[in-house]
Amino acid sequence: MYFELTASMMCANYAHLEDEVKNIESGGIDSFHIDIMDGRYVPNYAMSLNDMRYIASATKKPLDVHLMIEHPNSTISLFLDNLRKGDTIYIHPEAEYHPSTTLQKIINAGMIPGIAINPGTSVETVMEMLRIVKKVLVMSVNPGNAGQMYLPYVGKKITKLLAIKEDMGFEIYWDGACSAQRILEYAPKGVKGFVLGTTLLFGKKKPYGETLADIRELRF
Ligand code: S6P
Ligand code: MG
Repeated sequence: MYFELTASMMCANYAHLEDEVKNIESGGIDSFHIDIMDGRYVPNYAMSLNDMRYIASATKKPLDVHLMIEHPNSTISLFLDNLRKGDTIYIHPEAEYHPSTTLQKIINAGMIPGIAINPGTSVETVMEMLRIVKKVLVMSVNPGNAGQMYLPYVGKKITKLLAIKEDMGFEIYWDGACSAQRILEYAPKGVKGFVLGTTLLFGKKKPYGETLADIRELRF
């Protein structure tokens, strides 16, 4: 069964960022997940524009940019100008007065539009946007930090999204505390991709290539 794996680069070792990117890429990752934060929408900073630019220059793999910033509409062009066609940008709908305007800018620039849904946000409140995005990033932890505990009530929301994804034309991606158990349960149900952070990929003794190969070989 094919599912996409993306590496959460806020969890990388910045003392060796070039090696991290090369080793993760040669280890078989599908894309690089870039967590951009502004210290306002979420209580953390994690990555910023320069980190994203550097990683974009160091790999040919697509970037998966997760904007956890207030009013992304006012700075979205900074990201669009530094990405390639086919890269993804997720916004948090709650962070913008007119999120569909921002999504339209992403579409017009040739990038893939996505929304990220917080654990406390219901599917109903983002229903109209589900018609215009291609990807929905379901947060199974509250946004802002890596290494948090999985919030099990998010499972019900995934079930709702799985039931409507084909009709509305989007794919579902998982972000937060992603374990092998979670992939085993949700990939067969139709979740298309998983963000790998400290739970499964980073800070382990194993080379990235081995970890990624083990994940690809999970028996369903
Ligand atoms: C959280 C962020 C995520 C995390 C990732 C960490 O705000 O959006 O992308 O970096 O989920 O994974 P883990 O396995 O450490 O929870
Ligand atoms: Mg993220």
